[in-house]
Amino acid sequence: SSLTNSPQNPSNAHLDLPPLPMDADGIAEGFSRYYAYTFGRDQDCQSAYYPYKALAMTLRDRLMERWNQTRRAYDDSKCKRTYYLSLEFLMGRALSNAMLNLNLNQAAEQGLYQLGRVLEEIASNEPDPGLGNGGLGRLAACFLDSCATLQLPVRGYGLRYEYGMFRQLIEKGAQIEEPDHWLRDGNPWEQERPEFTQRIQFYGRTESYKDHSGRLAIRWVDTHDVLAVPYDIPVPGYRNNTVNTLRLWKAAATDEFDLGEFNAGSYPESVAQKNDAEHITMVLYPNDASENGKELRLRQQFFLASASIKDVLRDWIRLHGRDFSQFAELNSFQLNDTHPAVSVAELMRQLIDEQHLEWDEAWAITSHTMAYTNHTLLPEALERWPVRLFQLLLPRILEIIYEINARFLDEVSQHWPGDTDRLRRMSLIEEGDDPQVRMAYLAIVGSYSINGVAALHSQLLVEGLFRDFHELWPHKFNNKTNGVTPRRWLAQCNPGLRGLLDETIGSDWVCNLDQLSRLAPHADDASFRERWHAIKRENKQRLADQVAEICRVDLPVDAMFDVQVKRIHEYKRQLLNILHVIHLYSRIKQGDTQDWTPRCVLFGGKAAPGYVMAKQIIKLINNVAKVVNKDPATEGLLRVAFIPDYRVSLMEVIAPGTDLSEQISTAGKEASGTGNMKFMMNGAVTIGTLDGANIEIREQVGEENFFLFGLTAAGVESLRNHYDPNGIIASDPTLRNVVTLLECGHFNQFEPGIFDAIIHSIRNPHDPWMTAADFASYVEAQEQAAATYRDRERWLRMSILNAASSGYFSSDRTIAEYNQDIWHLPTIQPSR
Ligand code: GL9
Repeated sequence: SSLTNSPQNPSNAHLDLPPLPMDADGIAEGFSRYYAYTFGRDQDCQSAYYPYKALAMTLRDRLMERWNQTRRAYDDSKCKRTYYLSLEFLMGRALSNAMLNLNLNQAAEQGLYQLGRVLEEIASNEPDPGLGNGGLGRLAACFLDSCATLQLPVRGYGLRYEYGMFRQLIEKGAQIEEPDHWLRDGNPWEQERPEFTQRIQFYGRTESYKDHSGRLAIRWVDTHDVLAVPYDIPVPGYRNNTVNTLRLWKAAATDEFDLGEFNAGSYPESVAQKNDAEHITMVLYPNDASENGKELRLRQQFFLASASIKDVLRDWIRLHGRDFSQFAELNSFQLNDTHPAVSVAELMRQLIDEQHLEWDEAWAITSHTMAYTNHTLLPEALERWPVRLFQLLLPRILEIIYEINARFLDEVSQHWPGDTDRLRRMSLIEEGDDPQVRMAYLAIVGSYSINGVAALHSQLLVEGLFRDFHELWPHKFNNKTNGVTPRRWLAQCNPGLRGLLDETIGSDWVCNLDQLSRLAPHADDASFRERWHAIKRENKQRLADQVAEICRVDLPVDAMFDVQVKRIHEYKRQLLNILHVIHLYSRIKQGDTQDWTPRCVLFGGKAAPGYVMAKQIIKLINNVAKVVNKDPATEGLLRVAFIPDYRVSLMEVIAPGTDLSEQISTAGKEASGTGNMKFMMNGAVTIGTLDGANIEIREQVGEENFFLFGLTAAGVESLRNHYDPNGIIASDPTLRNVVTLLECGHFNQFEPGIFDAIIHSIRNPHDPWMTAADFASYVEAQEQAAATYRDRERWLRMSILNAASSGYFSSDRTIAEYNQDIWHLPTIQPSR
């Protein structure tokens, strides 16, 4: 019966295969076949992993038929395509997402039930692939989901890291890192495609030669080559038969041996050397918004750029032959930050050295094909690579960068004759004892579009960091405010709310999130508010159960759940939050608890392993939590927990169970934020600064439904030269009291001095994050939030209005804008 009522049964006519069944019996049969025949298990098998794998393979079959059709539809149309190049794709678990997007939830649940199994339990055994650090990597994943749902011919290109983001343990309150060997048990969602292996060059030297037509050309020789083997991951659109591709490259050694060593009798050493090549995709660099500067990282970047461009050119030649005159019209690359910026020079190299185009033609193609997204203003994140490293590792690429720079500086000096300071400022090469290649500038010069990720961020980019370039090419610059996918971040993670939404406004919101605005009138309906509250309470219970299990802290579910989860970084100001917690604790100890709003303050997030201050902040949070939670005076009033190993699958439980969303970065420092959007969609109210997308969140929901505090970005900058934290501390009894508690060692009784650096940072007149400056205003906003929460009807109204106003933050809207302004792709329906 489901065969006829399913809108999504593709045909396998080309293979003479009937479409796979989409009903409960079909799923049960697929599951049983894989379980028994492919994996050879029976009912005696105790491992929880094989049921997961059998279900994943069953769903994968159904993705495969649509995947092949999508690929064929794109090829047949010969339409324009976009390639999203990113060192990070933080995809999260695939199984529930595939079920939702294929509309197989009910069928799978029933089919497994027939076999005496529970879907939810099976799904919980999927590893959570962490091939990204945080917002930037997760944004790439949300974008792929939206591209597939909008049926846009977009392919993601990334690296298949053997080890993803480290697992975070908390021992004695401190972060411990453990390797994440997520591929250990195999990955049912990937398909190796060895037939598309590419050969990537490193090291060596360049030489000139006469090509077959007698023309002088350059070749890169004596290189140490590494193979790039693609693994494809299916990216299903929402119930539309489109399945796009994320292609991840794995590094492999070539089969060549160093015969010299072989003959010298060191055969094992010679084979072992091959490992070096395979190290390229061994591990994700766990740095959040800070450059790293290691040679291996540059190798990763070039490996991704070179393999992906070769793959695209191979595809081009297959479909269009060796005529590149239409290449720029029919292809674009979106660079996710500067990490893949070397692509600008590598596309030039492949066009000139390998496809034998002239410089001008190659440059016209490249500079009309590349588009660059900037994700941060923090100066420490601006990637620069030593020229000497390029010279050694990528000598031909360095020559091309020099040539791009010479021609570019020529253009600058024609625009501003005699302005040598400007030439120095804008050069792709930063001069000095150890000259550096400025990767952001390479990306800007080589791109036809440059965008920031929220309105304020894009404005600050053209006023500050990229000001000179904006003066030269104003038309290149634009804004694309981030978004998140409502499939994973509402429909999938919040089934309770999904049900209420479907019943109240129909189900169109899943692909047209603006429809959520139709909820607004229901905020005035008391019985609707009660249902809203019941759903939130259930979600809070689910979160509280997890926290009890993981942290051994019991949370009273009717307390306000006040949550800050994100990477630990000084600019995000987890410190400001914990200072407020200390203030609340101190109030309790002083008996100042009239009209108290019970609160559970939850933290989560990883610190980069080398970021000492961030690790101390984790330790401080855990120490404060310990003191607060064990003090009987706080019972029923205040709980604090640090949830270890924050990751995508945890956020899927946290966002639905949150009341108050902490978005408290120093204004002008958080480019956009995307967690802020996930919380809003799930009915949390934001306490936040005028930073990143917070500004647009407040505009959408209305200032009366947002707890605003703190300096503006302009205020922060104008205070910089006369910031006096010690004066502020001396004249604010509340802050003085909190700092005194810290200074007297109340939270480190047996660990003297461990928080000295933190205390010093609060008192430091050069504290770039100006924690003391915003403290009083933060406490006041927190008091307003607490008072509002006690007025349950008012809070519920705000919660509903937040979700109702979140439509703008769908990544479908963001991607539609990328497509309208930058990519200009058609939508393609897979043929049936
Ligand atoms: C980031 C910004 O810091 C965020 O504000 C932004 O929302 C995302 C996505 O545009 O990009 N830039 C960046 O380097 N990270 C971001 O989250 N860091 C990580 O991904 C860890």
